[in-house]
Parts: sequence; C-alpha cells; structure tokens
Amino acid sequence: MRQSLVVLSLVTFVCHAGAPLYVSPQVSPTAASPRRVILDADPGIDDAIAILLAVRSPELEVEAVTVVAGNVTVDQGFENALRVLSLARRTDIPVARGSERPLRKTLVTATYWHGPNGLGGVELPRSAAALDRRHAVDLIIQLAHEHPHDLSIVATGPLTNLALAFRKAPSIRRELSEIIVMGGSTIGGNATAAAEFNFFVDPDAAQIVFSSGVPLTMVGLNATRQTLLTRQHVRDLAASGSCLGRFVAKLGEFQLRDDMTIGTPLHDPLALALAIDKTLATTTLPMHIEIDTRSGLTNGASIFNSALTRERIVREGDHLTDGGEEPELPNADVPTVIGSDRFLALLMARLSAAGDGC
Ligand SMILES: [Ca+2]
Repeated sequence: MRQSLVVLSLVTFVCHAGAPLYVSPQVSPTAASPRRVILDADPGIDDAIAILLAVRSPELEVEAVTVVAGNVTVDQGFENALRVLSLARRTDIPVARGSERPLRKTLVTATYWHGPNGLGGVELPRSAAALDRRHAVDLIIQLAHEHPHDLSIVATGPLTNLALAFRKAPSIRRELSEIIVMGGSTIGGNATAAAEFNFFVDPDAAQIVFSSGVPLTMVGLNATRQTLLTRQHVRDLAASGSCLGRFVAKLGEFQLRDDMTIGTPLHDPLALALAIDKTLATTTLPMHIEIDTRSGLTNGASIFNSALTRERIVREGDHLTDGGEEPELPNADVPTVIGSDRFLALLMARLSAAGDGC
C-alpha cells in the first residue's frame, strides 16, 4: 500500500485553462489494426470500468463481453454488462450469459464491495439491445474458431467460462493468442489471507486455465495494488464532460464511502490496459503458477515459482534428500512493477474525454 501511494504522486496532471485535465500517454507499440478481444467478466464495479476503458480505446476491437458469476450472480452481471454497454452506446457488442456457479465450489459473491446490484447501487437505464441467447462458453468457442491466432481474452472474473470452453473444445487452446487474467497474487490474498478473490471463487477453473498451454499474463494483486483511484480522480471524473466519467465517479464514490479508504485498486482496468499496451508494466517476470484446489487455509492461492527451478527429491537410505535442481517451465508472464502514472493518465484521459454523446 505504501508503494502505491508513492507511485500515485507521479500521476501526470496537466491543468491549463482550456486544456484537458488528463492527457493520454502515447501507447506503445501502435498496432496497425485494433487488437481483437473478448472481455470475460463478472461486472462488478471494476469490471464495468474496464469495459468502458475498452470501448473508449481505439487499440481494441471488442468482439464480445461474456459474463460469469463472481462479484454478483450471473444474471445480475449479465444485466450490468448490457446496461454499461448501452450507456456507452455500444449495443452492437454481443453480451453472452455464462456460468452460474463455479466448477465445484458454492458461489461466493462480493456485494459488500460492489453493492447489492454490483454497480454501487447506481441504477442505469435498461439496455434496448436485443437479447443474445448464445451461452458465453459457446460464444468464446465460436469466436476462437472464427479468428484463429487473432483473438485475445481479458478475463476479469472467475475463470469458469474459460475452463468450460477448454473442456468442450480443447482445440481453442491452440487458437487463442493470449489470455490476460486479472487474478492471483504474489503478495497474499484479498478474499482470504492466501487467495485473491477470482481464484478463490473458482480455483479449479483457474488451475485448468493455467495448465492449458495458452500464453497467459497474470495480473495479480501485487500489480493492481500499485494503482489506486483516489478521491481526486473521482472529483475530476465527476466534473468531466463525459457521462461515462460521471458514472465512473459514482462507482468510485461508492467504493470510497469509508473515510478510511485512501484509494480503490483498479484491478480489472489494469488488466484491460495491459491489452492496450504491455509496456504499462515496466517489469514482467516469467513464472510457473499453480492454484491450490484443495480445501483448507490456502484454497485458491496462486503458488508461484519465479526461480523456475525445483529440487529433485531422491531417496537416500531411510530418508529423502535433494538430488539437484531441475527446471520448472514458466506458464505465465507476471507483471511486477506497473508504470502507474502512465496507466492512470491513460484511464483518466479516456474516461473523462468530452463528447461521448451519452
Ligand atoms: Ca472482476
């Protein structure tokens, strides 16, 4: 937390009369064509902000939003995704309802943190979009087949939908370009002392995804806690000429309702931003990650090996001993240091730009 606050002081504020308050940093590299993505989410306040950042970012082509149970029930999350996209005037983006519950565990939601409706009690108008009756798992499979090696997934909820898609159509593991996962941690958890929320809700799904062979980026609490939306950001969004910005300000006000809270971590928006520009993470390390699926104190914990070696244990008479090291292959890139100033400048510029027409 201390590190987060130091980094925050570096946020680029530009305040000239008549000039925008926040200036979007140049993103790197500039792709010739937008990156094709699915957002698999459990909206949820920070999911909603991630969705809005995605649709305000020309670097991304959002093919679909697929919804999973997590922060709220899947029905509530589905409704929230529809309404948020409708607010952004992007009812052209398909929204598919997905898994109602984790693979094995009873669903745990997070309505204290996200409000009873998942959006901090903010009531958006209903979407006029036609209902898309495809299941999220089937839509993920369909889009992966349609765009082999040209489709990434930003997963900001429990990984149930993806695990089920891999079970149903294993070949898509070779077709997906990358999955950027908001989940896990190398610094302890937030749902429990050991486990981050998304992995805690469905550790079995997380383990399936992390053993899938798909290129993965794990955006864990160690990264997201370096990014805080502060009261000053909320005031600036509330005063912006963007109705999306004013909506995000209301979400921020809800999460900052406790006077003791200095800032709210931007978990899901950071994962989304790394799909726009990987260099927003200034240090990323390859690691081998496994998720503890056993019941007990460490259920849902992400067990990480950054050394990428392990000791070979061999028998020596009546006991075991170390028989030298053997390599452990990495299965994920793990951002460890975030350029929080650039990330927050990007987020604020895109959410506070006037003229969004809503
Ligand atoms: Ca989420």
